[in-house]
Amino acid sequence: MKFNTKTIHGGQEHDKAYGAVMPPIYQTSTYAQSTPGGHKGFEYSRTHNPTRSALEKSFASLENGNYGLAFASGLAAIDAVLKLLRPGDEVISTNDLYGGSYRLFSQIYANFGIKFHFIGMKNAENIETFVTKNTKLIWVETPTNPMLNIIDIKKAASIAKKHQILLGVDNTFATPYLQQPLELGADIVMHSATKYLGGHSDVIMGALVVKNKELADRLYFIQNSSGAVCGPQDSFLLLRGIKTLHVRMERHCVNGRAVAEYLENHPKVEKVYWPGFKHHTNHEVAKSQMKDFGGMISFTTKGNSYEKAKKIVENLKIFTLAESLGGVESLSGHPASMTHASIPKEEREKTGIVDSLIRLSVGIEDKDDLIEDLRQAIG
Ligand code: P1T
Repeated sequence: MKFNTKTIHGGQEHDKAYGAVMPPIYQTSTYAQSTPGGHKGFEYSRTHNPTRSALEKSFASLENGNYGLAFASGLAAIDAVLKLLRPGDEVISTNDLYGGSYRLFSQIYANFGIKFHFIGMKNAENIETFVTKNTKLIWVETPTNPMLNIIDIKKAASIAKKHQILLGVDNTFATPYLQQPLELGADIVMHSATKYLGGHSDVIMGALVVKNKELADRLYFIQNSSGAVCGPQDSFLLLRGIKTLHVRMERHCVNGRAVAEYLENHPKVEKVYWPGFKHHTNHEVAKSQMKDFGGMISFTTKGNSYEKAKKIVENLKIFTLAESLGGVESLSGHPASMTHASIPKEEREKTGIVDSLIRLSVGIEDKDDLIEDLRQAIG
C-alpha cells in the first residue's frame, strides 16, 4: 500500500457491528466478562481500547513498523522510552532538541542515575566519540527543534548497531510523509502527535512505533504499568487528522519553501534556518533522507535584539504567537522565552537559540497572505 493510501486505510478495518466507516469512539473504561477472563480481547481501557488500538495500528502502518503505541503526550512517549533504562545507563542525545525533552532528561531522569551527553550531531560520526560500555540509547531529533539541523539517521544507526545501542528518532518535525526513520535503521520512532499527525491543534498526544516484537512488548508493559495513555475521543480525532496528512504536508512544504525564500531575501533578516537551502550544512543529507523539506523555519533579524523579535511576533496577524506547531494554521514562536526557556541561556545560545530567533510553523493558508503578513510585521 502506498503512503497516501495508508493515511486513510493503514491498519484500519470497518466496524464489525454496523459497518461504520470511522472507528467508533469506545468511551468506556471497562468491558463485560461472561466468566473471569472471558472477554473479547479488551479488559480495561488503560491496557487496551478499540479506538486507541485502531490509532496504534495506523501509527505502525505510517512508519512502516510492526507495533504502534499511543500516549497522552509526546513527552509521555519519550518518558516510556527512558523507562527502558536503568541507573548507571548513559544516553547520547543531540544538544539541539525540544526544550521539554531536554527538561525531562536533565531534570527528571538525571536524578535517577541516568547520565546524558548532549552533543552536536551535525557530523553524526561525533556520536561514536561518546559511546561507553554503559551507553544504552542514542536520541536523535531531525530536523531539530528549533534550529532545523539535520542529523544523518543512517550513520547514527550504523554506530548504534555496531555497539548494540538503541537508536530513537523524534520524527515530529518531518512526519512519516517526509521521513521514515525505521527504514533508515532506527529502532524506535517517536512523535509528538499533537503536531502534524493531528494537524488541527486540538489534541495533545504522543506516539511510538517499533519493528521488533521484544522491544514492543517491553514498551507495551511500560505503557500499561505507567498508564500515560490517551483517551478514545482524542484517538478518534487523531485518526481523522491522519487521513489528510499527505495533502496537508504537500501544502506545508510548498508554503514553507515560499516563506523561506522570501525571508532569505529580506534586507532586515540575518539568517534563515531551513534544510531546503543548498547552503544548509546538511542539505545533501536532508535530500537523501527526506522527501521534501517541511514547513518549519527559524530566522534571526540583524542586530540580535529581543525587542525587535518581540515586535515582529506581536505585529504578525495571520501567524498566531503560540507554542506548538504542525497545525493547519500558521504559528510564530520565540524559542528563547517560550518552548526552549527551560534550557539555560548559556547552553541554548551555544546551539543558536539567541534572543532574536523567531520560529515559524508555516500553515496551509494562501502563501501570498503569509508573505504579506511577514512583510508588514518585519517592516
Ligand atoms: O507537547 P508534547 O505532545 O508532549 O510533545 C513534546 C515534543 C516532543 N518532541 C518535539 C520535537 C516537540 O516539538 C515537542 C513539543 N513541542 C512544542 C510544544 C513546541 O512548540 O515546540
